[in-house]
Amino acid sequence: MFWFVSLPTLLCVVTVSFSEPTTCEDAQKACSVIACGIPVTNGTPGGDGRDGAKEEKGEPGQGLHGLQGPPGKLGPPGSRGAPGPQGVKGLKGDHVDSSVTETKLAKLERELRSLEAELDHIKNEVHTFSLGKRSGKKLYVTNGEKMPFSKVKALCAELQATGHHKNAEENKAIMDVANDHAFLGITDEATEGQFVYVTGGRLTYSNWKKDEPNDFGSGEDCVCLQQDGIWNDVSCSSSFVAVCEFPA
Ligand code: MAN
Ligand code: CA
Ligand code: CA
Repeated sequence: MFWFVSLPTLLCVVTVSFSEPTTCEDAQKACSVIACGIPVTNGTPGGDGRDGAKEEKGEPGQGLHGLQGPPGKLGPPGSRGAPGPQGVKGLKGDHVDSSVTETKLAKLERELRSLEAELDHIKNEVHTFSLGKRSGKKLYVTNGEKMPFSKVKALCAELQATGHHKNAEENKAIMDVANDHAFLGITDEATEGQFVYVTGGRLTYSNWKKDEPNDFGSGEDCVCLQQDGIWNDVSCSSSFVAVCEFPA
């Protein structure tokens, strides 16, 4: 504050010194701002003035832009796009040897024909067999055909028959279904005089006729069930009705 008062005074003194004024009036002509009078010592500085009236907000400044900030957070996924174009056609597959395929097919056809023939044969046999007599938990069946013992064994085995009768009740059931002389599944072919079941095991039941078995003539190793229900040993090559036994 002191500095601003003293500067015009100094300037005026210098100006006056060039134009050599003689009075204070002359000095006023040459200097519009001049302190006239007797020089005095400066007073103590005044207090701070009051704040001025608040002005309107100014226009944005013209300073430099700041640095670019970091990237923002990842946004939500976008909606599903349209289907893509059709892909290119694939390569041709491995060549299959048609002769091998035909050979396998021919083999399968032969096997099928063989199975069909076997099924027809079994169907025919089952059809011609009359449903036999039930005795307890067993079922006896026959086709009414007379044949040697070897054929009776083969037939009952093919039909997966299980064995033969082992008591008087079952003996009666076989009589009824055979309605004729029939072979029983019993033989002493292995050891003369020792009769066993063809399915194995010693006899647990028998119904021999008087004086039988006698291994008559050249030998008798098979057993015939007569219509009266009694047994006689006979030649295995003779022919009698075949009866097979099944579980019921
Ligand atoms: C016939 C056959 C024999 C039997 C005798 C009995 O020869 O049936 O099996 O033993 O008669 O006399
Ligand atoms: Ca014998
Ligand atoms: Ca005999």
